[in-house]
Amino acid sequence: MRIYSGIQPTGCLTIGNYIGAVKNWLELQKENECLFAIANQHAMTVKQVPQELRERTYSFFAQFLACGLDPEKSILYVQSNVPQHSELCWILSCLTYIGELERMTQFKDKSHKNEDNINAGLLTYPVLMAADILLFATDLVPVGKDQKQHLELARDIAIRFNNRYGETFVVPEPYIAKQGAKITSLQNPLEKMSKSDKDQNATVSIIDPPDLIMKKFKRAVTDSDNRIVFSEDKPGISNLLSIYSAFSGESIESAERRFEGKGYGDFKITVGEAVADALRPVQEKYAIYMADKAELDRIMKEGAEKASHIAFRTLRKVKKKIGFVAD
Ligand code: ATP
Ligand code: LTN
Repeated sequence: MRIYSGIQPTGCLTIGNYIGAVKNWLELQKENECLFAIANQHAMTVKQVPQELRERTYSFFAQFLACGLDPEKSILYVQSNVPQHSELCWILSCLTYIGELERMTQFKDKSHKNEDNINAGLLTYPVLMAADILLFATDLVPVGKDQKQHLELARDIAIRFNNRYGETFVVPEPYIAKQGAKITSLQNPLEKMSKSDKDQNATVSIIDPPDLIMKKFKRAVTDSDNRIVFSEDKPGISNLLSIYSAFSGESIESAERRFEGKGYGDFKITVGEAVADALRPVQEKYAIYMADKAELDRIMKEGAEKASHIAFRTLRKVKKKIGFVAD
C-alpha cells in the first residue's frame, strides 16, 4: 500500500507527535511504500522567523532519521522542495467550497489563537494537505485524531474531482491508531499536547535532555484521589498511562495492575524514566545527524527527487483531465 503523512516544522517534535504519528510510521514503513514529509508550507500559516524555520526543518529531518525513518525504505523529503504541491493545491482549491473550509475545527481554533493573522493560508490549509496526499495516489494516511476532519475533506475533494473529470485520484483512508491518538498536555490533560504550546512544562520534546524530561513528568497535573487507573474522569493519570504504555511496550491493563497501591509520585518517576530511556538512543543518533548538514542535504535532495518523480506524473494526468494545454 502507498502511505503518506507529514508533520509541520513548528516548535519541537513532542512525544505526542511521536506516539500519535512517528511510532505508527515506523511500523508502516516495514511493509509499505511510504512517503513522509516535513510540511514547511503548512507551517507558514502561522508567523515564522525565516532562519528559525530553516534550522527547524533540518532539526525535524534529523529527528525523523534518528527515530528510525529510513531513507532506503521510505521517501523522506521537505514539502517546499517539491513544487507540484502548490500547483495541485491551486487546482483543488477551485473544487473546494469556502463553507467547507470555514467549518474546519483547526481553522476555528487557529483563527482564535492568531487573531492578528487570520491569513488565507490558514483557511486553505486543508486544500494543500489534500494536494499532498492526492499527488501520491495514497491509500492510507496515518495521523492523530485531530487531523481526521482534514482527511475527510481530502476524500470529498478526491471524489468530487473523480466525478467531475473521471477516475483520477485514489480516495485515501485515514489510519488512526486506537491507543495514543490523542496525547494530552501535561499541564492541562483535557487539551491536546501541542508542539507550539508556549508553556514549556506542557509538552515533552523528543530531544529534551533526561533531567528535563524527569522534571516535566514530576510536575504533570493529575488529580487527588491517588488511584492509578485508566478512566475518563482521570484524564491526567490516563494520559500518563498511555505515554508509559507507548514507551515501555507494557499494556495499560498490566501497568494498572503493577502500579496498584503505589503513589502518584513514584508513578510519575517511572513514566519519566521509561520515556527518557526509550529516547536516549534517538537523541544520540540525532546529535550525529545534526553534526553533518551535508549528509542531511543529500538525503533531503534524494527524497525530493523521488517524490517529484511521482508527483509530476500525477499532475500531468490531472492537467490533461481539466483541459490545460500540454507544456
Ligand atoms: P501545532 O501545535 O504546531 O499545531 P501539532 O503538535 O498539532 O502542531 P502537527 O504537525 O499538527 O503537530 O501534527 C503532526 C502529527 O502528529 C499529526 O499526525 C497529528 O495528528 C499528530 N499529533 C499531534 N499532536 C498529537 C497528540 N497530542 N497526540 C497524538 N497525535 C498527535
Ligand atoms: N496538517 C498535518 C500535517 C500534514 C499532513 C499532510 C498529514 C501536512 N500534510 C498530509 C498527513 C498527510 C498536521 O498534522 N497538522
